[in-house]
Amino acid sequence: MTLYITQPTERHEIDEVTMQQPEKVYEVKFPDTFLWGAATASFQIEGAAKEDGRAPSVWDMFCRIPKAVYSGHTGDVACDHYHRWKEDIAIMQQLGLQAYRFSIAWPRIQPEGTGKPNPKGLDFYDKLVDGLLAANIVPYATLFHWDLPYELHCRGGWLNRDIADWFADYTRIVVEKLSDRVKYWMTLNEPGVFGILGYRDGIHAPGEKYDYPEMLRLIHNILLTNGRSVQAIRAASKTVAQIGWAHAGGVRIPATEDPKDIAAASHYMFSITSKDLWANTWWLDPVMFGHYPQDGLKIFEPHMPAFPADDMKTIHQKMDFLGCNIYHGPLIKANDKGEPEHVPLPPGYPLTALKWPVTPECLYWGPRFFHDRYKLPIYITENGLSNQDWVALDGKVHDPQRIDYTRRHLIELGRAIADGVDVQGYFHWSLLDNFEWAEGYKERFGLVYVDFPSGKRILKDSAYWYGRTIASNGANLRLPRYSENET
Ligand code: GCO
Repeated sequence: MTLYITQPTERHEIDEVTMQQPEKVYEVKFPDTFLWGAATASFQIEGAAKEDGRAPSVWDMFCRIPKAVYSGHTGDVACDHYHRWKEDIAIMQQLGLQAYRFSIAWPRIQPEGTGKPNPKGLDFYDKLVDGLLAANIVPYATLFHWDLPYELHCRGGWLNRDIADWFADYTRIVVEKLSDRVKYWMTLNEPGVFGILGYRDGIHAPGEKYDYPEMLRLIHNILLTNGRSVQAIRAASKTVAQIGWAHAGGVRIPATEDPKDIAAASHYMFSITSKDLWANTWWLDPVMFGHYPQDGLKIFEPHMPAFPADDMKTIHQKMDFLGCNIYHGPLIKANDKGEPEHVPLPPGYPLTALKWPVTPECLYWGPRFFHDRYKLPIYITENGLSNQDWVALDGKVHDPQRIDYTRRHLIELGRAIADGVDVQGYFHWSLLDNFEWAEGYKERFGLVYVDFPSGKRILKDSAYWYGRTIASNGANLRLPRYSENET
């Protein structure tokens, strides 16, 4: 008898009596060049909100709106990474991280969003990059992870087409400073998420609630800004830059490996059948193919903004890789007519602390489908979970769920690689527990526990486990061990 703990496929059968998984199923091999990393973002970890010339971002202001963020939490101190970055690099080194994805705070570099750069802001990232390289860790820099200078918001922010110029200038400043040492760039983090949650749903900064015409204009401006940023990186880079963005990968998982279900899931993932601003293709096709998808145009047509014809040329830039932030995905099957249909999860299905379902196959099908369509090397730029972590009486943080979650997802990623998908690396979200946006410090995503009142860091069991995963290049994924804490 079997008990299905993720979804009903052969691969995940567990013996109900022994609770053992057949080990042979988990034979995974990662290429020697595979890069093991972890990710963070400036506003979520840095703190030092008013130091060295930094001006407020939209998130600083959003945190001040009553009830906007859980328990009135702010990013004022966060993980205090701005002061503790050396300690944090030492932790990365201890884990054996090979790459670190971080973001640069625009309001540190250009406090008002435009004009002369702030040397102290640039210095911070300059030292950080040197520190990473000295620790043998490859820096992967994200230019925008949501902390838009508040001043620019007052000038229309993403709804003002000038943002493409502002961002291109900011890009140039950063790239001139760091590109002798930084080769890998991500322009924007999850454009869909900051666009939709911040400007349509009003639940992220800046808390606006716009309708379709404004939203489509805003998205167009975001795409244009990405194009200008890519051009600015290529023009200013002192080395041959590798450029991508971190897309919030809306993955659909085929409920079975029946070709009909696979086709239905893939079709669903890349088609627009309703006024769905989240649609992958609305964000990615213009960049990769140079046009909005036809099916989406039909649907959004009445609300589409007019824009100059050569915008699409600017938007359509050669990208070197596609970063995918993937955490979970719904199961899809083909109905009698072959159309995609959701398969509900059974009662009691595993959920993370944020109540996100645990669907490891998203790290197989996500990379595979994105790679099939866009033919670019893939990085998993985020994957991880919020878990109910606390310091146990032995002073340690035991998080077997994070180990199991990560292990399952990496096994699936390994399977994608074995099936020919070009996946270059994996960045766990996140290195540290941090400011989880509207959820404040309530959600803990870190491999490393942060005691926020004191700033003290404690490596969780998962951090040690991840360190061994890196050291063995994934070979230890086959071992079903969950409560390791070898210091
Ligand atoms: C996002 C961001 C991260 C989050 C993480 C967990 O996806 O929202 O990239 O900043 O913290 O994804 O929600």
